[in-house]
Amino acid sequence: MKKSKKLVAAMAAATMALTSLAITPFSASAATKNYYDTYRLYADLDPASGMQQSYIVIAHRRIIVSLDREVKGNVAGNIRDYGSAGDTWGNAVHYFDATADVTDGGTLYRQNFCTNYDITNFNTIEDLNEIIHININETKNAAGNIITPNPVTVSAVLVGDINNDKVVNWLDVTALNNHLSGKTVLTGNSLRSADTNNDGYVNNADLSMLIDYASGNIQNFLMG
Ligand SMILES: [Ca+2]
Ligand SMILES: [Ca+2]
Repeated sequence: MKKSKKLVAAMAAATMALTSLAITPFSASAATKNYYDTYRLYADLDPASGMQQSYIVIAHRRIIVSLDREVKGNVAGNIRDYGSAGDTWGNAVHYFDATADVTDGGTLYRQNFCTNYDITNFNTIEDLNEIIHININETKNAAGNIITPNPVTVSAVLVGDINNDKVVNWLDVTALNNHLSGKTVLTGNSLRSADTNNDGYVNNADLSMLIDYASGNIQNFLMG
């Protein structure tokens, strides 16, 4: 986590520099917190889509958003990355292509980012619009035809917020403990947010990382 901490320190320094210059690129309601939230984006594909290629642009406020590397999901294919950076906004471009039309649904890829921007009420990816914009471009089949409606969707979870109360704390540790001991069964976004180390599985390694975060030993869930 050494690299992530450095990254976070650089982000904090950049934010301070911005403040001292009295530049206000954000809305009047914008505020930063004294801790970092980690969100995870999931690019999912509908079953039987017949998709062969997908092209997604993730525009993000560079100064307060730190993007982790993307992790390939369970849909067979390759990801290529491109990127560009402006003064305020950066673009991460993910181009996914398979060798033939894909008929199984699943996840194309997932990607963490952390921020100290105060998202007042996070429910869906639209609530992150102040800091990140997702542009799901034309999704095509192997013949080069655009598929409509677009079978690719991008959603987000707050990593570690297993009980979905918008904060990550010891209540989430308890919720994950209950799942791992078989007391309860997590599903959907709760299960996704429980995968704190972003390896695609939910187990004791995630519990250990969540405890580290709740204890203040780590500042985010980036893989670095
Ligand atoms: Ca929570
Ligand atoms: Ca995991």
